[in-house]
Amino acid sequence: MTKVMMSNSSKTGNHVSATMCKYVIWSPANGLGNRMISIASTFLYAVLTERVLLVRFEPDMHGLFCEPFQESTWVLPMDSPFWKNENLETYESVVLARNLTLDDQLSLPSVLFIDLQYRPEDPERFFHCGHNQEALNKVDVLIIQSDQYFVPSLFMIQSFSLDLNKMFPEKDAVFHHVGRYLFHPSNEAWGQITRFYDAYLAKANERIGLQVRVFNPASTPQQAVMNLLLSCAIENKILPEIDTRNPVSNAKNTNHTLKAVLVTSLYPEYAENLRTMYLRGATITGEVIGVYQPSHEQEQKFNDNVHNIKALVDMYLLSLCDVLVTTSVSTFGYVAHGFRGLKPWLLYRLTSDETHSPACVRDLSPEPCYHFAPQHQCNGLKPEQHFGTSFPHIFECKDFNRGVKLVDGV
Ligand SMILES: Nc1nc2c(ncn2[C@@H]2O[C@H](COP(=O)(O)OP(=O)(O)OP(=O)(O)O)[C@@H](O)[C@H]2O)c(=O)[nH]1
Ligand SMILES: [Mg+2]
Repeated sequence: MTKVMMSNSSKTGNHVSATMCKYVIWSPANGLGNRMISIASTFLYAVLTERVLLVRFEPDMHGLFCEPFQESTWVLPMDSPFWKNENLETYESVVLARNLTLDDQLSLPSVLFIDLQYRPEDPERFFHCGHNQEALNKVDVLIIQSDQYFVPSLFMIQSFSLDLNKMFPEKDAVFHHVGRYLFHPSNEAWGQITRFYDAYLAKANERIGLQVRVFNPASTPQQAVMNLLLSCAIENKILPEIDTRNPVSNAKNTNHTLKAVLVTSLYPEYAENLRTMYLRGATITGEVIGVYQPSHEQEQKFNDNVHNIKALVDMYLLSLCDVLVTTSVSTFGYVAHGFRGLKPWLLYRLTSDETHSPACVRDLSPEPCYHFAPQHQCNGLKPEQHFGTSFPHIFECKDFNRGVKLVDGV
């Protein structure tokens, strides 16, 4: 976006003077799921603070999305000086480390780097605090690096919450609206999505999406994951059991409902096992089950836009399903159910040869979880794990109790 915007602060007397644009530049961290939820958060922050959003898309993000804003590009220009973080002053040292007086705020730098990415030491950023937002408001260019869905923290800031409450009457549909507004698959990705959908999913009576994310494949046997997935699907009647007494299809059973199961995973074995299972035995309900998987990349690949297009295709296809089972704590899954606006079944996150009961739980809302949400009040009082839940519509995440998420109508 290159147009000059009017800022409220520039309204003087009876005339409104055009001022220089203020910008927020998004900088990537981690996988595509993390990137998409943090871009959505940064976009909302840009809207609330009247900034132009630009994104640092390196070649690994090329060819994924269409431009979201007509007749302009959101990609940071190649010749921009803001591609590198070196020599930039940081929010941490300029705003956080000092108790800024109003005079100090006048001498803030024109560019600041804000690190909102998760760090093992888990520092509190106090980004959810009005006084820090006031200081940031004086800075022309903010560069935000984040892998988090920090939207819930925007609802904690009083000066934003009025607008946010008006913008989102349904509090659990923020990513649904923002994500679908921003992320239009490119022609290449859209072609793959529609061809796959038309070939395997369109004619089914019901579409079931299963996202099998294995975080520690070396320590988690496939059989343990498969058992967990089946327990979740069968106990909750997402998929039917096999009729072990009647291996041949019961001719009297006239229910020939067709269920299409979309499996997304880095590995092919889960879909193959399911396909074999439903090929070898008839279902007790008479339902006919087809199992399909668009890709199986084996491992997360870095600096590879073709791999990222496949990930986008998988997430988007999941979002076209009627029922979703996604893996706990997976931001890839968050994008899928957030896009769809559907509460998923959250599969327990296995990391070893174990079992867990229940295998999955129904989520509270379709919103992504903000994993490393603020824990401190703005006056710096002692940390409280569930500080965020003292705000309306913000609840502890079912899949990650350090995190919070937006929930509607509870
Ligand atoms: N195509 C495809 N890629 C996947 C799948 N699961 C993981 N990946 C790849 O691995 C990356 C994982 O990063 P995220 O998208 O953030 O997903 P996540 O489940 O939160 O994983 P981590 O961030 O690594 O904890 C994805 O972006 C893909 O590149 C899958 O089912 N299909
Ligand atoms: Mg992730």
